[in-house]
Amino acid sequence: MNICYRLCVCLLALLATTASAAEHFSFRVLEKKPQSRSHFVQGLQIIDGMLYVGTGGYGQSRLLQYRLDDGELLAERRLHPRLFGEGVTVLGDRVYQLTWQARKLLVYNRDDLSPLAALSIPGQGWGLTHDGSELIYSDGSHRLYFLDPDTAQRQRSITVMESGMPVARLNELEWIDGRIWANVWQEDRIIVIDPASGEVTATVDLRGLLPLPERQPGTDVLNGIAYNPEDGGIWVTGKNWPWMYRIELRPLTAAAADSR
Ligand SMILES: [Ca+2]
Repeated sequence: MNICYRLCVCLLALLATTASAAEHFSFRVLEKKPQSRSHFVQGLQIIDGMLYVGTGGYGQSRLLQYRLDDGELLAERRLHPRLFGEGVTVLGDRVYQLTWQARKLLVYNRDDLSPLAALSIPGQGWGLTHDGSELIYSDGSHRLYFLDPDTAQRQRSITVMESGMPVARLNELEWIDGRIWANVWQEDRIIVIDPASGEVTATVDLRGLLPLPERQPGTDVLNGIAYNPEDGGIWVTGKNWPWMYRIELRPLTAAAADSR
């Protein structure tokens, strides 16, 4: 047995170990709430009975605050027509909203969404969440960045890896029980990331969540994850989708995950 062969065997064993490390889930819908088909959803978060939604599009971007139980709109801010809204998160008494290419992180008062500041970020903004002390955002690459919420200065970053390969196009984010959940742009699945290592620890296959008859020409991709800390509910939606769904995860065996 030559050394190259031994090396290959070791690498394959390592890849197999890595590949089997992630858990795979499907889903079941528990509940759904109506959502405006005009919402090109880029940011979603639930806190204290409120639903915060950030939408995108030049001239159409908004930050919206709804009461979760009855869907009443309580506050709304329109972005400047030259700003394309992206991810949203609520930390302390502030709401943060990314912009796509303007290199700005918008900061609002949580109560009435009155603007407070526009902080500078170094590149594109896609998804946004926080771990309780730092903001965490994606920029369309395979990296996630941790920011000081007062200055938007980058503190560190992680590379998101799945089975030894980087996962690019990370989009909307949500911090749930010490893990970062992420949409992957143009994929009907969510990945769950270890915030220390960047490793994908689980995947959620959401194909079929929005039934075909509900899809219209303007219906866009899956995007938007919100965790309700009050009841543990996990809500997901998409861009210009008519519904926001509360889902329950259902374990998939590795073989079933590969065959889907
Ligand atoms: Ca979110």
